[in-house]
Amino acid sequence: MQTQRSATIPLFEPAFETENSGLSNEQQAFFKLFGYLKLSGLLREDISALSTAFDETFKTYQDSIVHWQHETHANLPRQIMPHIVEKSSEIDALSHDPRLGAIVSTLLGSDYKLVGSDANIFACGTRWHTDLIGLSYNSASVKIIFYFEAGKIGEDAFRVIPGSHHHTDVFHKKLKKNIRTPGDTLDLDMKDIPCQQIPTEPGDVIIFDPRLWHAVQFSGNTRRSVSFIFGDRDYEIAEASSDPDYR
Ligand SMILES: O=C(O)CCC(=O)C(=O)O
Repeated sequence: MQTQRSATIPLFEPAFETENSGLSNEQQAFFKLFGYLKLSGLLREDISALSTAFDETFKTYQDSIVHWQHETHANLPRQIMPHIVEKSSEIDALSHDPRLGAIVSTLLGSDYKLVGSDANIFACGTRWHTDLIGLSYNSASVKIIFYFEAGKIGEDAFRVIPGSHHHTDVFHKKLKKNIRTPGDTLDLDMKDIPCQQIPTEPGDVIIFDPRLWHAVQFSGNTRRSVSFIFGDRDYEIAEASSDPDYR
């Protein structure tokens, strides 16, 4: 008898029983093909302490907060704490955590390096974009993001277009022309662009290829997040990626 397979896109929900669980070959294949994975509950035990560290850092380093208002967020307020690992020992420790290391090293090799980190308070949504500003689109890198607030489907779940990280594909280039301002090009709201919504609870982690098109709808809730970008051994911050065409 044939085993019945699920037709839905799987969200990777691993049981992390040891400190050294990397990704299986199938999970790596899924990441390479579609550009993302959800790691359910990976930081469940840590999230409360990390939330405290996050709030303390924003209080202590008020002068470092970048108050950013930009069309990417419909000109609603976003506060950015750049280089969060230099300001919070707890979050710095997390960037070296063996659980993250096991996952990142299966994708980038054991000699990967941290190439960026930030923390954010979003009182806004984020339109469709990639994260290629200041990053090299021809090298291997991964971004890890987690939120301290739940992200719900139909509200502020993290949205991705599976497979859109293949940046030399015609489809990636067509997305670039069409979904930044889909009201103008398709007469569609950002929430109506076909995508995978990834619901998250505090403690869940999303890992994605920075070339992947992604977005978050604003549903009135403030979201706090931390993100890390890791590059492979040869990763260099590249000039070419500052091309606004790649945003
Ligand atoms: O939560 C958000 O509004 C967007 C997060 C995001 O797009 C990112 O960190 O790259």
